[in-house]
Amino acid sequence: MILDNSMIQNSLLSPEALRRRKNLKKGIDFTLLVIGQEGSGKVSFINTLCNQTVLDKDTFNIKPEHSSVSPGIDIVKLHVNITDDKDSTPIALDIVMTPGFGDNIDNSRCITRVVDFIEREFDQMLEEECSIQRNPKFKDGRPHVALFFIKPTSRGLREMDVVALKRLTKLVNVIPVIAKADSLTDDELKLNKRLIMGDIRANKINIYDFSTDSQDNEAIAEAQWLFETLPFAVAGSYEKEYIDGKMVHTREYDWGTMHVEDTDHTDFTTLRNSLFGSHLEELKTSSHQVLYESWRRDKLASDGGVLNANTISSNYSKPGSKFTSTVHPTPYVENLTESNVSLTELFKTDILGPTTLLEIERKKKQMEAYMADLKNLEMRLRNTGINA
Ligand SMILES: Nc1nc2c(ncn2[C@@H]2O[C@H](COP(=O)(O)OP(=O)(O)O)[C@@H](O)[C@H]2O)c(=O)[nH]1
Ligand SMILES: [Mg+2]
Repeated sequence: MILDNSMIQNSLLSPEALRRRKNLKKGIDFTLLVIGQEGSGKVSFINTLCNQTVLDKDTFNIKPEHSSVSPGIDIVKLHVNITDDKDSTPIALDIVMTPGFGDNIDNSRCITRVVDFIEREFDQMLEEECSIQRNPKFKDGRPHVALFFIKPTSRGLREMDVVALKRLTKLVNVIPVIAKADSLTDDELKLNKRLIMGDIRANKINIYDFSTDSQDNEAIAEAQWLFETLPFAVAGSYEKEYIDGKMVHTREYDWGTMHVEDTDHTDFTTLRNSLFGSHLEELKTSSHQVLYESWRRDKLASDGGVLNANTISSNYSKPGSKFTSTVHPTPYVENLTESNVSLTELFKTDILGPTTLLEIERKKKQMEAYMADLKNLEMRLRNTGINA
């Protein structure tokens, strides 16, 4: 074997340095869903959050000549790499925008489109999990968090927001956000935050829960503080300034300058740090182990899957779990017909895991459907006097 330079260099690095290098190259996958009405400050916020122009200011703006036309709703995906400094692990961020959301005369279909989009991603994940031959290029498109932009009307949530939030929170970690924080006085901001959180509680909307299992006092205090800050009041800007050698986004006014990143002015930094730092892994884990698993359990139960959905979720979902060592409950065995006796044996010897069994069950159902079709066809041929 011929060793090239990079191989020789790699052999000199410690395992930790190699891991770090690999992470630096690959980045951490994270998918962010952005929902809110036109003009609520989404595009400006996203560009500020990513510290680059991911989207042109006017990309999704409705042209004046079309202002009387319902825009419908689109699902637009973008990809951007976020790097804070040269030594930090980059975040390979997928952003899903939903232009047109809430801007139609009849908005009831908007949330259905978004829910359909998430469920399609869930479906694809389930299919991938169930297939015997895994696709190494499979791209998991399930959103890890949804930022829900609420226009501060000083009246709390609108009916449409309540409906949308109730449906969304079943599928994705939702964080409520008020944009353009600088356009409100401190008192107006407090009032809007209080009314919005009051409506969220009154309607039993399960927004993302920042609370922690940790016994660490600092982590508990942080979670409590994040909860009390909700909804996060953020801002966006295209103007930048260097203050104490650090680049910050600003908005200039007659009364002074607003610094987007300053925690005395907005909750922008609090939200950014939670998303890309303190809660990045928690958001990913919660979206997979709690939200997706719950959807999957309901889906398998409603599809009449013979596998006990609880067993799949409890044994299958945990990262690193090994199907092959899982002991399955009796319901599966009871549902097997005589033709599957040998499968039961295989199953007892732990050669097959739930994924394989699910696939077999699917194929079995397909075969039963073909057999029924064939029988039907034979009957029809017989009835028309043609001897099958
Ligand atoms: N005062 C203020 N205006 C903002 C802020 N963010 C966006 N805007 C303005 O609000 C309007 C709509 O912003 P945009 O980001 O396009 O909202 P989107 O339609 O929800 O994507 C534009 O005129 C922006 O300049 C902010 O933080 N403060
Ligand atoms: Mg816009």
